[in-house]
Amino acid sequence: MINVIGLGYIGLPTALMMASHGVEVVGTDYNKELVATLNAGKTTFKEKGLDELFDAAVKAGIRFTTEYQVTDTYIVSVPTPYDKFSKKVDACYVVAAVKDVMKVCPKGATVVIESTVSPGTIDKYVRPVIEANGFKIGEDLNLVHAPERIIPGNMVYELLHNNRTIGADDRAIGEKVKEYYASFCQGEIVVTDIRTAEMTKVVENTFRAVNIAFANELAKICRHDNMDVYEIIRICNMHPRVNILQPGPGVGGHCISVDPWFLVGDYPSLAKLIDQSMRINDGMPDFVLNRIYEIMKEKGMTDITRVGLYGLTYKENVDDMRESPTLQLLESQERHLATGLKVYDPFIEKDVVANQYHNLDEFLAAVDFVVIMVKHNEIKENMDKLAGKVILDCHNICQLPGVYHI
Ligand code: SAJ
Repeated sequence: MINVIGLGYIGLPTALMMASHGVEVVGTDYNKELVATLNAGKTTFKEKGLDELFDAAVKAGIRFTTEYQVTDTYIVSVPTPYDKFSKKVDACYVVAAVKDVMKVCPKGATVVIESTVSPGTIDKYVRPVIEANGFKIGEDLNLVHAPERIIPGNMVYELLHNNRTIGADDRAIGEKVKEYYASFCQGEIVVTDIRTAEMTKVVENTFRAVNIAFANELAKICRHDNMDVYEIIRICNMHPRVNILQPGPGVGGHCISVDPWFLVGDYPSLAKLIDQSMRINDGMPDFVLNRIYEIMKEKGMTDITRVGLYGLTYKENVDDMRESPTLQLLESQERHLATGLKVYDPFIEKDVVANQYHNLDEFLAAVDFVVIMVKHNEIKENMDKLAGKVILDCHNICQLPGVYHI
């Protein structure tokens, strides 16, 4: 039996996937409300294919509880936030989960850490805690790091098809854990050591962050001299060895906007390019805010309450707002002691910010200037409704005449 600890964005789909592929799974989370929701037969976030997967896992017998189980294998997928000042990973949730596992696990159990951690975290924070509790690693408890790799918005497909990395102290233990993942994963599963697995995960997201930063910097250069960055990227990408990503209003989510900071935090005198890239990406919401003021000035607009931000999530067609560029932009606006921007997102039903609308038509009726922060399908399908508005399109999806870009 596998006890999955932490039933969030990664733990839940992983637990469901294993359960629906014949593995006996119990999901544990300390959040009673979350466990009650799952036990009431409801999923806790929206994701393509998740409800169907949930039904299959429930039929297969998955259970959800707040209690840690006595079993031989644990998968820990709890959050790993970063410290905003030191930029280093905060492993407190991982450490707490491992401590709780030690209270119940039998001798020889395997603890798989799925949470993303910076290279060296397991050596620095996890091993000492295990040893301090009188456990001998490799005898009383085996350690494995199997970082997740799935992208919100396409999680179910990517869980099934992505290649995976498993890092283990002991190859035989790594191979055993590989079998659990191979119950559902059709991709290649590489077994390596723990530090390599830690590093690969962070490097993958850093690669993407640096490449997005390059596109964002190009957008700024092109804006400065009035060149069309999209046309330039399109033409450059026709070269066989060039593949530039797209500029945008900022980088959100809990991965690309966070993980690269771990390297900056741990190697401040070496990770210069990464540091600059993260600053460029983090500066984009402010850049958009400046564009809003510039365009208002050009149009003779003075009333910020007639300006609306379309989209609150960190990217299109998901309901995840973690580190979202829109939230960053609103915070930045508050720092300038200004408020009043209207906001709407079809995926966010709860009121999370001031001046938030829950209906596209009502939102559009309340504003003269729309800033497309997120390219949800909804806005792509309703572009004609923006006719006559001032539009700042941060994703180059609008074909209406007179559209502004970042
Ligand atoms: N973005 C741009 N321009 C682009 C592409 C993305 O501005 O050309 C922005 C998006 O709008 C979003 C952010 O970047 O705000 C990140 O979005 P994403 O879709 O690129 O990635 P995530 O954060 O949803 O998921 C990533 C994935 N990592 C990689 O692609 C290397 C996923 O595979 C990881 O599992 C996930 O991080 C994670 O958990 O680490």
